[in-house]
This record gives sequence, structure tokens and C-alpha cells, in this order.
Amino acid sequence: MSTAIEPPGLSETQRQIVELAREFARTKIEPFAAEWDRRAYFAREVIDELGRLGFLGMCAPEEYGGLGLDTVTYLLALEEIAAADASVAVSLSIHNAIPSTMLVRHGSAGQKNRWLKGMARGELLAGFALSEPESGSDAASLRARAVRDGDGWVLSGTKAWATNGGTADLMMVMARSERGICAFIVPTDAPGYRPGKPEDKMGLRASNTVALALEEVRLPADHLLGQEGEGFGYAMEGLDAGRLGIAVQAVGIARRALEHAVAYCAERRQFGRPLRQFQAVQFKLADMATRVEAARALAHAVATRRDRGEDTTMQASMAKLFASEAAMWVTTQAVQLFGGYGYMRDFPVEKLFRDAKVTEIYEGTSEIQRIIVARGLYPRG
Ligand code: COS
Repeated sequence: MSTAIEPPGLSETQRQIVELAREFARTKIEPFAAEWDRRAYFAREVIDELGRLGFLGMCAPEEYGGLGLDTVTYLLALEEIAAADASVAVSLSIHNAIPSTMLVRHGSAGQKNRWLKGMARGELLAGFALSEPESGSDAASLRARAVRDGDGWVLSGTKAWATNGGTADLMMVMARSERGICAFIVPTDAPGYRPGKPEDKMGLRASNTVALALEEVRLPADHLLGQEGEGFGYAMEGLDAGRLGIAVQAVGIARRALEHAVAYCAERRQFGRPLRQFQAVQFKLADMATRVEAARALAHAVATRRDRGEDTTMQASMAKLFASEAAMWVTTQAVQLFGGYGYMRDFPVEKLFRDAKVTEIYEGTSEIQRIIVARGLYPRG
């Protein structure tokens, strides 16, 4: 199934990357996505294969084994993967956007050589642990502790909803020392790192989401990222990049729902004609297509500004807010157009509808995105 509307003006590199991602998604992800969803199966082997193709180091600098791509190209590739299965896309998105960005911006040369290189080459999968059972939207209230131990650190506490937390090789874990919130590189084989069992979720069932118990996890000094007490800002910067990934994940979900709906409305006949000949259906499809296109265009516009070096905190929130609400709306319309079939697990729009919901929740709820946008409108408070 093809993209509803090809984004304009793709460069040759962008076209190649999109083709590679689309072909991979068509042959190695989409045929299995419904089964992974039913079994809540995390396909690490597929992530590893994507890693070997460079998809775990899309924006990481070439000197550290990455592809050094611009943000728009990264988003184009991610949309293709998300259209096939948003569960696979979120693993890539978290890895590429949050721990990778944090390491690129704040890692020492030693940390980049030791961790970022393996991540960018696809040898190491990374995740991010910020939220806690009592610290979600109010991320700065996190309570996990980081206590100095000689030269090193001891981490204790509980993290919630950590994507990749039970399957990653390393996690970027946020914990509080006496000087404030810090970011730590935590190898998942460190003694005391205990992932819970995978959460039983409404959607994105094939992604790995776990609670983490940190039971006196001892880390050498060089596992602290950047400066002690500065970690909250690093995490927020990571989320600026992450939210663009979630925006195009939502675009991918919505686009696929639109494509299914367009095909179905051409085939399905009621009252003696195909559904597509009813104006009420045409209007619905037109609105769905318009929102998909607008959501993608906004995400790409923000990515272009990001690549120019502009501060895009507010705009990344706009892109995520708009795209996630578009995805929820578009998938709801798709289920409605499919009617009784739309409510059945045998048809693909039901999964897309479930997968869309979390894009309005994670990496900051729609309400948090609105707060960030509104704050951006009054930058002096
Ligand atoms: N980039 C860099 N620094 C940032 C930043 C950003 N995007 N956003 C905030 N900061 C810095 C601020 O500059 C401030 O620094 P100083 O203390 O040096 O002044 C500090 O971080 C605190 O910022 P702020 O006062 O805005 O923090 P708040 O507690 O008011 O809340 C929100 C910030 C609500 C935006 C934040 O908690 C948030 O994004 N919550 C949602 C969490 C989330 O997305 N969770 C998903 C987890 S991953 S599934």
C-alpha cells in the first residue's frame, strides 16, 4: 500500500532511505505485526536487523558509527516503520531520539566511544527511564536516589513504563542526587537492575514497557552523564527530539488507517453502490487525508527548524499534540467506516485505533504539550 501523499522535494538520499525503510517494513514487519500484537511479542531480532541497516544510528554523527542524517530524513524513515507497526517504531524512536541525543550533546568522548558507537551501529539497544509510579506529568518530582559511593554512585528507586526497559542493553536513568536530577548510563546487566514483567497494554502491545526496580545499582563515576544536577534539562532536550518521533509515529498510524479506509470504501457496497460514492463518506475520507498531510507537514517543518539549530521545544510539542490527536481522530473514523468489521480483531483498523491512543499520553500527555505551547507564547513568564 502506498503513501497517500508523498512529501514534496525529497532528496536522492531521502528517497533511498524511505525506500529501504518501506521495503523492510513491507516484508519484515507488517506481515507479522498482528501476530506480535496478539502475543505481545517484542521482536528484538527485527530491531537488531534494523540496527545492522543503520536505523539505530540515524542522526548519530558518522564519526561514532551513525548515519549522520538530518531530522527530516529520520522522521521519513520512522513514519514508514510506524505505518507497519508502531510498536517497532517506538523502540527505534526512543533509542534514536532520547539516549542517543543525550549522549551526543552531553557525553564525554569516552562515553561516546563506549556507548554511543555501539548504539549507533546497532549493537546496543538503549531506553529511557524518567517516569515513576508517582511522577508522570510532573517529571521533576522524581524520587529515585543517586548517592555517591567513593568515586562512584549507588542508584535506588522505582521507575515506571520504561520503554525497552526489559530488553535494552543500557538505559538512560534519571535519578536525584543531593545536587538535583542527574542522568546515568545504566547497563542492564548491572547487579540490582531489575525489570518487571512486560506491562499488559491496550495498544503497542509488541513494544516492551516495564517497571524497573533499582536495588542499589552500583555505577562507576563515568556513568554520570554531563554535570551532576543538570540531568533534568538533558532529559527535556531528549524529549524535544523524542516528541517529533512520536509525532511521525502518529502520522504513520493515521496514514495506514486512511489507506485501509480508502481501499475498503472503494470495495464495500451498500445500498447498491460502493461506500466511496456517498458524500458523507467522501467528506470523512477527505478530512482524514487532510489531517494526515497537515500532521506530517508540521512535524517536518519543526524538524527543518531543529536542523537549522533553532530552539524547537514549543514547536515539537505542537507537532506531537497535533499529530497524536489527528491519529486518534483518523483511526476512530476508520473504525467507523469499517462498521462491524472495524470492531473485529481480524481487520487492521482496530489495532491502529488502539495503537494511536498512547501517542496522546506518552512522552508527555496532550495536556502537557498544551502547557508547553502556552508557556512558549509567554516566554518571559
Ligand atoms: N530543554 C532544555 N531545558 C529545559 C527544557 C527543554 N525543553 N524544558 C525545561 N528545561 C529546563 C528549564 O530551563 C529549567 O531549568 P532551570 O532550573 O535551570 O531554570 C528546568 O528544566 C525546569 O523546567 P520547568 O520549570 O519548565 O519544569 P516544570 O517542572 O515546570 O515542568 C514540564 C516541565 C511539565 C514541561 C515537564 O515536567 C514535562 O515535560 N513533563 C512531561 C514529562 C514527560 O513527557 N514524560 C514522559 C516520559 S518518557 S515516556
